[in-house]
Amino acid sequence: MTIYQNLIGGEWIGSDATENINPSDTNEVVGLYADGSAEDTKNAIAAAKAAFPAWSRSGIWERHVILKKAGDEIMARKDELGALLAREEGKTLPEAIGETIRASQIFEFFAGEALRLAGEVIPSVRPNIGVEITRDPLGVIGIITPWNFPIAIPAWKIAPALCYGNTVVFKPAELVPACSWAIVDILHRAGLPKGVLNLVMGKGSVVGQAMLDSPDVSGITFTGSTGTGRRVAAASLEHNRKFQLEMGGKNPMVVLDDADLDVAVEAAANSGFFSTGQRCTASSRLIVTEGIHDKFVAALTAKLETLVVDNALKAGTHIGPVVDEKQLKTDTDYIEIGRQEGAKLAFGGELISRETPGFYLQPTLFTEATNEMRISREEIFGPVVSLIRVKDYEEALATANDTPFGLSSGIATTSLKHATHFKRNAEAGMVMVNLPTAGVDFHVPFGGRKGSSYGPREQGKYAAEFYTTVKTSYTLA
Ligand code: UN1
Repeated sequence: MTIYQNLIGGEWIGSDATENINPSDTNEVVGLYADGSAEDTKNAIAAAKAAFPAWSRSGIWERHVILKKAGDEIMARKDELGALLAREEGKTLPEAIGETIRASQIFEFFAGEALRLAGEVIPSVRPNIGVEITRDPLGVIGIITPWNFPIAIPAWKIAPALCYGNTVVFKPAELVPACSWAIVDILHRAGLPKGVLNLVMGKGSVVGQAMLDSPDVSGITFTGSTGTGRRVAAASLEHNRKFQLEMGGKNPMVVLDDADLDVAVEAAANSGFFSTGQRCTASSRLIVTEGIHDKFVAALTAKLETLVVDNALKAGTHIGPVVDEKQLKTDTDYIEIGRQEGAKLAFGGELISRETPGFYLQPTLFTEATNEMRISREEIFGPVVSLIRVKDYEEALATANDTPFGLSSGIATTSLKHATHFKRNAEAGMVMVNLPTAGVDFHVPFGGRKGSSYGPREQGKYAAEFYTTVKTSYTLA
């Protein structure tokens, strides 16, 4: 089998390799991918540092052309890359193709942003002096991505990093190297100069750590677990390095008595269980007012009954497998915890077997949960949802906000008054009205508050806040 290698200083570099396994069919090896060393990482950082002066002064047209070319190739290959994504991560083929299209759109967006870079010219408070405010790139950006969005998250970190003139060392999640390799190959062939984008696949404890330890990495953008995020923060402070963290969520979806039942059920089923619940924007707490509670539980469980859990590549599958054995164990441990805490298992909870051996778990709904239970406070990152009964809107809002996280917060209601009040008072970076908490646009800011995020927003024009540093220049005229 070919080994997909790391790209360091414009060369594909060999190393040990690890198997990329298909979670829908654990007999299938998707490919062999390099397992980079600390030395490889140091070389990649040195190559990125050497490439920075020329790239940061490269014309915006060159950046536009390369990003546009990459976006076009991803779109042209959406079915093939979508299938690769579904094979390595386990989300369904339509979801995987949708994510691939999103990656292409992100490259298109930042290809455009490269042409819209601008500053400000402001009069000084002193006579005969002009003030200019411009943005400089940071330098070498370290990019660390999670396994749940194998193409979209790399795209929304790599595209802005390059757009604003930075060079990159990119470490994808060990579980899903294939899509990352593919987009690095696409960008490399699109004409990026040597060393501008370096790919080091490998272990977090080796490659990630070498990035954290390097004084030559000027910024790190990370999406992943809260624990690793804290390590990125601590190590970055030591080097006075800029960092951006996107971590967990325990996103609430409030359902009020006046909600349109179909809209509420669709939003809850999508938020809680699609992509196997493996989204930091997933809604894992349904907070439902008394008047609609029983009707909503009946309608949601009837909906769950119709959802097919099977091989991600099979037509008709709604929910693919859990990503790997370790995550499956976390999910089943939490199901046990939910039972012991006294929540009522209203649906699912069981492992299932399918034609191909994989990590198949039923969508699992606990009702009669309280917001104090561990299943309602801790991020599970699987298809496991707690449903909490509340008296009225006021209690629903208070419960929604009573969490260490603050990424996305949803409400299903037909009341303009409650929707407006909720938008103003939800303690979250994103608020969704009559929509799932997950599934965001590619051209507007993404991010949260409290324990979910740290640093500037990602995506849209707000991405510039992280990937650039502001310079104020004064000139005596
Ligand atoms: C989405 O819900 O469309 O890791 C995107 C995650 C998020 C991305 C969610 N950073 O799940």
